[in-house]
Amino acid sequence: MVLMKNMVLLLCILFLCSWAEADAQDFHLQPTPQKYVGSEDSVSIPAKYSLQVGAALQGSAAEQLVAGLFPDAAVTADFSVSIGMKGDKSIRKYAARIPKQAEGYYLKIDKEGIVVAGADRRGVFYGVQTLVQLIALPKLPLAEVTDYPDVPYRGVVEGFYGVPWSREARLSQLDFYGRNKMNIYIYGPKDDPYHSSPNWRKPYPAQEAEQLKELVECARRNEVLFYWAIHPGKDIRWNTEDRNLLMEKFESMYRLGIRAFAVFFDDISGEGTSAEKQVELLNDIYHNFVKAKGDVAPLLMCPTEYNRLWTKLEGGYLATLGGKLHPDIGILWTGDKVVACIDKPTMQFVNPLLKRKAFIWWNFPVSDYVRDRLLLGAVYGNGTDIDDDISAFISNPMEHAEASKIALFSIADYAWNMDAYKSDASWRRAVRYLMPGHAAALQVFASHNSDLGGNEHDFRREESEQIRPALERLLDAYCREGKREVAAASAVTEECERMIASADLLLASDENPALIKEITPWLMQFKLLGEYGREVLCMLAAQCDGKKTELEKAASHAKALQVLMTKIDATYNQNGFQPGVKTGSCHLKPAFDRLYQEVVRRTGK
Ligand code: LOG
Repeated sequence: MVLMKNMVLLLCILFLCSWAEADAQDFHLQPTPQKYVGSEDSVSIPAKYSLQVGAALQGSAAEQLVAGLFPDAAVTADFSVSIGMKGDKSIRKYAARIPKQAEGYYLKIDKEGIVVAGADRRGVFYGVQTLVQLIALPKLPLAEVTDYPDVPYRGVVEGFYGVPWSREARLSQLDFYGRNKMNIYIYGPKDDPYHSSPNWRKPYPAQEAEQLKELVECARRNEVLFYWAIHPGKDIRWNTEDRNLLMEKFESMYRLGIRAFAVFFDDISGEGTSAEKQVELLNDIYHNFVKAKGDVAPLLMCPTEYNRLWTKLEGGYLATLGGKLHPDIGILWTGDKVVACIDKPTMQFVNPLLKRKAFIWWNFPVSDYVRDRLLLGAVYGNGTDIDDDISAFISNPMEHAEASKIALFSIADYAWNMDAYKSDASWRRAVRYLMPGHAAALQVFASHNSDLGGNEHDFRREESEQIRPALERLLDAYCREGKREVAAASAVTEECERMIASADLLLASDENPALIKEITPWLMQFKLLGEYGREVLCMLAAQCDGKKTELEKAASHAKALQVLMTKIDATYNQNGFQPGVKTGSCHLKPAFDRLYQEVVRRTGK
């Protein structure tokens, strides 16, 4: 496997650099393939081409995608497009090149035609998704791709507290997962009353049921396994009545087209927490529902002790699950804490207890415990040597669906190909993917909106890394000696100008309306922070130069901006649901406040 990972992608990028019309650095397949061999030569797909799609793909998502990509096939032509999975006649010649791994594919583009040969249906779909990316380039390169995922399940659990995602947001997510080769979505928003207490026992009302059906269909089109999770533990009674009600609920979800189920026992207390009872229920569901139906995906469960910090080994909870839960049932795990990065020791602790590879539920970029923040930073900190230790890597995102795609893009990249994962580069590509026309502005904004501040889970992220040294020099020179460090001051002023312009460009843009709508309060706050920083620097300069009138003008403006920022924070706090609006709060805001106070102190006002 490691051998396969010798990326030739770099070579390809290098030769692309020589193309005048192509934005060379921009070309990078997502998620990063295991092996890409590209040549400098290219081919353009002629108007007349033949198309063979393997019989086994009939009705599949891959077939639909191919039909959209190649709508004008002719019977005979000099250029042939052959799409198929192992065993299909259409790709027989290439059978030996298909990777052995599930969801793998082999893709070849030469002067005579295009071949996509998958190990299975999903593999073909992913091969075609790669082709979609290559066809979107200014020139279609002659290339060979041999590719497969490192981690069997990659995706998302909508498992946060707060406003559940909208119908439109979920549809857009599922398309995004398809494009990024994520294969699982678990529906489990804590504040959907039909998922959790009190209504987990009741079927969905007609309209919500319809929407779930629509989502299942959208998931199918994207080769995403749609799991529906139930969260019954807050008030479940371990009797036949509740057991039957849960089975009936699953039946009703099955009738909506759902073929994958999970039971969550997180964040509960009391009777529901019994390991023995949970195991009994899950094994019952496994035998009498999952197996009985025959077409249902492996059952998943989230334990009550779902992280190391909350594990009481002496109580034997996890040992009971590990020993008694049917081995085909997957067990979710968030790591050493509720919110923690996952590494080798994390897995070495938990896997022997669970007697299976834990199904990782990564609590990032979820922000339900820091709702005044946006978590738009890079994805880093997880081990790149854990692919053999985990059965899945799925992310619990923010209630802001579109903004979550920055992190999800990189999580897809990481879980597909860990060895090749480059956090910073992946982050920048994610930003560009979301707003190609305003990538620079969104990058500025994202770089100052990533830390969580002090929080109950003690989970922090880097923020404002690029400007940090200048900020520190500025603070140091002024606070200690009352001196204005010129180079640092102008670097920070420039950054403030960039913040202001970026906020304006993004607020005025209609490139990604869903994203801008989610982040608007933060953009407004961000612009004020930029203006505040700029004004504080004017205060500092005026103070150093002894320009009294200018100092007063700048100080009163800075003060007004402080008031406006506090107001925005309070405005978005009104209904007890909205969280307040913090931006640049790790380094920028504290530094500006400190400088402001220092100027005031030094002027004796
Ligand atoms: C919840 C989850 C929540 C997350 C972050 C799990 C398994 N459960 O502390 O719903 O979004 O933490 O606040 C959790 O993580 N409980």
